[in-house]
Amino acid sequence: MTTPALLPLSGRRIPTLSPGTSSFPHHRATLRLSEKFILLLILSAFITLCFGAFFFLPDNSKHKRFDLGLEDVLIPHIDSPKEGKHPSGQVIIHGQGVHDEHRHREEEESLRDKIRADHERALQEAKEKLRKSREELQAEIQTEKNKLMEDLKKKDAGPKPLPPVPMPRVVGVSDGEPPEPDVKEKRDKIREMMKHAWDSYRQYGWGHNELKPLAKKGHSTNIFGNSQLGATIVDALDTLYIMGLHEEFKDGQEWIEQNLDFGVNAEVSVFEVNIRFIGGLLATYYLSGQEVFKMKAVQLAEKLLPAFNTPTGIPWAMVNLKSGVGRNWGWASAGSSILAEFGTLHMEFVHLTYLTGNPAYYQKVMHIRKLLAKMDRPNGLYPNYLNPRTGRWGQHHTSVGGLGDSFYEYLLKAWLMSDKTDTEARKTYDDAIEAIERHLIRKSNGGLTFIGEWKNGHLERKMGHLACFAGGMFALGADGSPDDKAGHYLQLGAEIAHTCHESYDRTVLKLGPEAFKFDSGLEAVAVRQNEKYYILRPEVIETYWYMWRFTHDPKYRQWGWEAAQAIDKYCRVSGGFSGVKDVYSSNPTYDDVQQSFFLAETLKYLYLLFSSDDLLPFESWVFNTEAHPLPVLHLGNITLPGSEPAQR
Ligand code: DMJ
Repeated sequence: MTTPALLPLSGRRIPTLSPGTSSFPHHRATLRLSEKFILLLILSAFITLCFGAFFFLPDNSKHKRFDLGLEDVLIPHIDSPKEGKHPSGQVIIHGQGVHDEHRHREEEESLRDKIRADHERALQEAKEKLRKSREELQAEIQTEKNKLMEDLKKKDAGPKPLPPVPMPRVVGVSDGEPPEPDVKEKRDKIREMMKHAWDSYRQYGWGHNELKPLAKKGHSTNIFGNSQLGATIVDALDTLYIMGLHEEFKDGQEWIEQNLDFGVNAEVSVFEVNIRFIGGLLATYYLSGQEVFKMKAVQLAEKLLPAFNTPTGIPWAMVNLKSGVGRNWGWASAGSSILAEFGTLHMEFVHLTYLTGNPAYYQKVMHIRKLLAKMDRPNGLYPNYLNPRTGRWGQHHTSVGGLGDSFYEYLLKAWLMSDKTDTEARKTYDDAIEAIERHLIRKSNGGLTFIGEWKNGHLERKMGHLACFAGGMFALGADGSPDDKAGHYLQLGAEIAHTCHESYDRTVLKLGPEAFKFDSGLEAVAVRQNEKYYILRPEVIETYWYMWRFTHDPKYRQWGWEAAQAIDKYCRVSGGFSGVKDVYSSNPTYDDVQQSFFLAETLKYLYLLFSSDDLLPFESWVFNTEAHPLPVLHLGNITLPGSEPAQR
């Protein structure tokens, strides 16, 4: 038997027709005025009928009504020691003599009075409703609608105030002026290049994701979906901060405060948005201490979380920021997610958990790590493709360049960022690099060390510009490598830096091609036309900078300066900087794109190369794969929400 249901309508409590309409309150705001009228009319008719019937029936029939079991619908139970309950739910009143009979009548009478009073009140309320004008009722409905909208807005208003957490050590966030005047001059030149890139974007592409420096208008690519999220502003801010370009920084901050909204219907790359936006915002927050950057990073991170709703927890490559629907790139092998994409989230996500106290971010990336650890690896190598539905590898293609690169980088950096406590990450990195050395790294006939690509058991003797970052990675990972192989890895880093420098030096423009071969007598040169472009990429300069920090060999500054001059000479146009389509042509054509990573990475690494080492020292900072510096978290003293104690 169900108890009488009393459901709210317009803030009042009146009996419903059916106790089975428990979902009614959720729909009430959507009831139209006419429906509400009809409901009220039926309701009042029903109450009048019950009320009349109750009084017009003879007295003994009223007693019978109790025995019919209808009391559960009409009268609330009053349990007393004198009453028992039949399994059917009926109240059974035991004969207890005249005294009991009398008392029972009194109770019955008082119940009847109560019912009468309740019904009269309900009737009165219903009549009042009907007396109200259409306008009054409309106003009432509107008030309810507004309240509902308010509640929804509050729900959607983004994260609540974040818990205070100890600020990690943020040292060396500015200055870094080199003592040598000629180095300072070079550094000033890089700063001027940054200003030209920024001012051009400010003038012609403001608010767009990127800039077309020849057409002098905004530009975007599919990694940002159909959005205008000011990618260049977010990506460039920390570089502006480090270079002391305060006015420009303030301008960017204002744009972010007033315009950066992630509730847009755009399908974006989870990886790109993570490394450029979340990484950029977090780094800028730590450098400047301005809360707005942290809040924006957290708002955006929440929008990325639905991408992890796959059968395996391996995220989709893309997610719609509004709907949360995810999918993978059409070109990826067998509907797979990409190793370098789902494997390049750790640094930012650990910081998100640290700053918000929300374990979800940390758990998502640790889940990926655990899943990978359980999988068989062909020849100890990680294929670039993994299907998020089946949890099986796609094509057996392994590379340290595109599709694989930053997965390895983030293993090493997870360890460094945890103040070297995340030894699981370090071990995974060491094992992966060991397999890469065995199968992918070779010396050319001319003595150049290169990193090839492994495709279904076959080594392709081709190295991408993207793989040139690995020189810096090997040097960064040298300290702490197993079997005291620090010297070996520093040497390997130097060899990769040398090879990549050769790939620049063997071109007409002194800028490196997208990919170069070590085959059929060819050494470090591009063969196919579609591999001859340079799109302002940072990886070679990145490696020069790491090698400079670890060795202080002046050749790295020399090589960096050569690259900076070539960029300024061949890529600079009046509307900013553009990529070039053929580095082997003395008369190159432009691709007309100023990539956001040019400001985030290329110019930042150049600036750091000509700064002293106390600007963003490695003891306190780890750079994400988009060159956004994140502070080392001393996790030995902190337990991240959601982390197991066995993390160390
Ligand atoms: C950057 O967005 C990042 O460095 C990423 O890891 C791969 N490469 C591009 C720039 O070349």
